[in-house]
Amino acid sequence: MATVGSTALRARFAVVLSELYGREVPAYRTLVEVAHQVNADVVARSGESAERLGSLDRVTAERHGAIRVGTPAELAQVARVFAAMGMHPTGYYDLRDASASSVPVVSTAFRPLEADELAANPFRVFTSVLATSDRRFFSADLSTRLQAFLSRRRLFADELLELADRAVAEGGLSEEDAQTFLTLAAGSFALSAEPIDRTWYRELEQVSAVAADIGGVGSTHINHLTPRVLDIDALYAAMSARGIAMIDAIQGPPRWAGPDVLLRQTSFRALAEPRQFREADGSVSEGSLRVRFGEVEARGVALTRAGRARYDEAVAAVDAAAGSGGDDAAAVWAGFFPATEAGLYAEGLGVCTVTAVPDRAGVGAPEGSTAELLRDGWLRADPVVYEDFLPRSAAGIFVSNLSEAGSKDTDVAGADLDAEWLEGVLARPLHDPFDLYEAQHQASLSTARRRLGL
Ligand code: OOG
Ligand code: NI
Repeated sequence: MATVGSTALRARFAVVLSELYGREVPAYRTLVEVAHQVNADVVARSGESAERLGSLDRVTAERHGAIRVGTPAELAQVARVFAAMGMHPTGYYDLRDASASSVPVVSTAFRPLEADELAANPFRVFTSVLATSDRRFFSADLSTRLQAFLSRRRLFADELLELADRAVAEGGLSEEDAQTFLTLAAGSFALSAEPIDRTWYRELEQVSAVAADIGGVGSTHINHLTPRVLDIDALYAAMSARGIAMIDAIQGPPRWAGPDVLLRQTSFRALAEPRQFREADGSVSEGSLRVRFGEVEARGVALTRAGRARYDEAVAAVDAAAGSGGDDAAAVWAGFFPATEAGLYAEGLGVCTVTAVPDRAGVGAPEGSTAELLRDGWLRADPVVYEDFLPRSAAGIFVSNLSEAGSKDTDVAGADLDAEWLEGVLARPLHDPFDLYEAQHQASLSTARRRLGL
């Protein structure tokens, strides 16, 4: 019996989910269309160098999704479903403190870990869990009622979870089971037509629109599906020219002349979608909610821990400059980051893989540090693309699509929901992105040094 393995399940799931989301949110199809046009233009303009951070095929197929769940038990189930697709929890993001608005969630991203898996299909899903026990957001009374509400719902069918576990245990599913798995998995993230209890939704909305979106309804849904674009500034302009309202800013590093690092993101504003409401008197009425938006992103070179610390300093400096009236972010940035990719590697800020260049007759023998070998041409460096997310940008994306800030009582202590807590909930290792990048670099370095006879 032919088996559908985890890589194929992931690639097919990304397609099925994209079709679903395109039916539900037609503006997403416009976004994908514009993204493809921008990517084709960039490749036509810059040729091969445009594909240094991923082939056009990979970039064209590339998406990340975002989902939000209510409880640790629901998150543990999500982990089982994604494990079947070779997607593993990576990174810990605490969004509760990442903005002044009320965003009561902590998050991780499920993604492939290995370079060849990422190249085959890099689909990843940013996944947030509601911090129902955090008193800064939820009073003891509301927290109790919220947890009771959430404990009564079932997001994932037993059959889906059983198929997921079987796919992991047996290394894949039969074609028939794979189809059932994909239909059930995508169906779990479809927008439900079930009427929403207006009073309950409103009560949560006062605390946080995110809390209402997660805990005010009996199911979950895909919040956005994000295509990758090679020139996000061009995309922003093209979408605006089509009359689509974009959020005010592009999150992340500014546009500048030097190498792009990490991640730049923006989105079109959440659109009003018709939803049914159950009123206090039991009647059902039509209404609408604005929760789902169209994010798009450009990815740059991954940074080391030192590079990330530099990034945080640069972001703070850009903020300070904007606050004092000077807002030339690119000029501020240039004070923190080298102007070339080679500079990023030489200063230990950027992550690259290296390849040996052994055939260099007449130039002596290779020796010295990695930086020296790179400088002398014994090693060639290729950028490693950033595969993860940024807490501040994530919070910015959440917040720029909320109509109200909600409320947060900063006088009480928050709940202790740290990375260890999250790892316990997931019941599997929570991978550290920096460690993954470092391991990839080290593996390429050992191979290259061996080839150079070092
Ligand atoms: C997730 C927001 C974060 C990103 O790309 O940083 C995110 C959400 O809205 O659920 O998706
Ligand atoms: Ni996103």
